[in-house]
Amino acid sequence: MKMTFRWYGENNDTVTLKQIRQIPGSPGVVGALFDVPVGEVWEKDDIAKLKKTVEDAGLTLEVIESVNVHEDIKLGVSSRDKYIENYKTTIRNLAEFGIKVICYNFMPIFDWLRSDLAYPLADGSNALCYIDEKVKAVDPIDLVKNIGDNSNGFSLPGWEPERLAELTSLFEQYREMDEEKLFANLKYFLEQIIPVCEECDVKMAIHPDDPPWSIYGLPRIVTCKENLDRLVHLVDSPYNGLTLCSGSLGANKNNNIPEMVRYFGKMGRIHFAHVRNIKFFGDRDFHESAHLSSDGSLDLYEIMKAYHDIGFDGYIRPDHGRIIWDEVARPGYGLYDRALGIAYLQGLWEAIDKENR
Ligand code: CS2
Ligand code: MN
Repeated sequence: MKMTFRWYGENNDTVTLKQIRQIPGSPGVVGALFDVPVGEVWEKDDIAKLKKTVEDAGLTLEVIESVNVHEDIKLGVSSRDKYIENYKTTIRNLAEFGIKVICYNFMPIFDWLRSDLAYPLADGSNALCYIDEKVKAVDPIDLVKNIGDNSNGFSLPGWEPERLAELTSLFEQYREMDEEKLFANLKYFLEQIIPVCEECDVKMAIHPDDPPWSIYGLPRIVTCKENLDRLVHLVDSPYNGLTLCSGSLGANKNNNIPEMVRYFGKMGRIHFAHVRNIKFFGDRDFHESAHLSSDGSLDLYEIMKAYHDIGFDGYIRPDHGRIIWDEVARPGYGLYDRALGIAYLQGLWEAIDKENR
């Protein structure tokens, strides 16, 4: 496995590249151009600059998270073709700079969704949290506002203010959308871009929906083994793959993460692994926890063992972390708890590896 760490860029992150370099094993950087509006081409000059910044710090940049998909592509309206062409150009541009994997998602309107960004935990730390009743009780517009007001001044990924300002009209446009139509729009998109990926050796890795169920009447399709299986066969190419996020898929108790890792891993379709833990306190209520198995509801040993058993050699990263030790950071993306997560995942891996020699 190739360990990585997500970084939001120089003016966008409280974590520095110098700090990342000092995490045990010096993980690779997972980066993105956060200033480019969704749907626009990522220009070579900007990619070159990001790559140079990362490499000057002694690190590597081979994974992008995310190149977001324009809403018109998900909606399947005629203007999608223009945005798909832009997406293709972005793939080609990224390939020129050695990018191997692009993470993206196909969730209508929202990216990940939480009821609380700083839910207090018993140990005095705080974490992202999802309480079903609380989400249902608030109007989506208020939820977005609340998230914006509580993100320590950062624009959270997928919650860009300019996109969300049009929330009401977006909801209107999605009124007729159902799972089948969304699948068809994803297929249309993949049929266009996967040949480009094959030609320039860049693997697409779709991120699961978080949480993996419909919210506010919007369909969500990247949610379970059956749907993921359908998805990888929409265009049957190794370049059409997955970001297997344990915390996102794991929020549905019916999803067996180690089993999914084995199934899609053996198929060669997991290009990026997000590994994190969550702690349930209701059927659809959970808070994010430290990575340690005993702190959450997922067994991280079993998950890492599954990756080891399939001989996983793709990219992996700790996903969200709690906010600990009074750190001031982007919710979910502080340095300390994610660095602890890396040390733990590497410890599990080393032990599993040596036991199986
Ligand atoms: C998230 C997402 O779980 C996660 O990794 O923080 O925002 C994720 O980056 C996107 O859904 C990927 O497109
Ligand atoms: Mn994730």
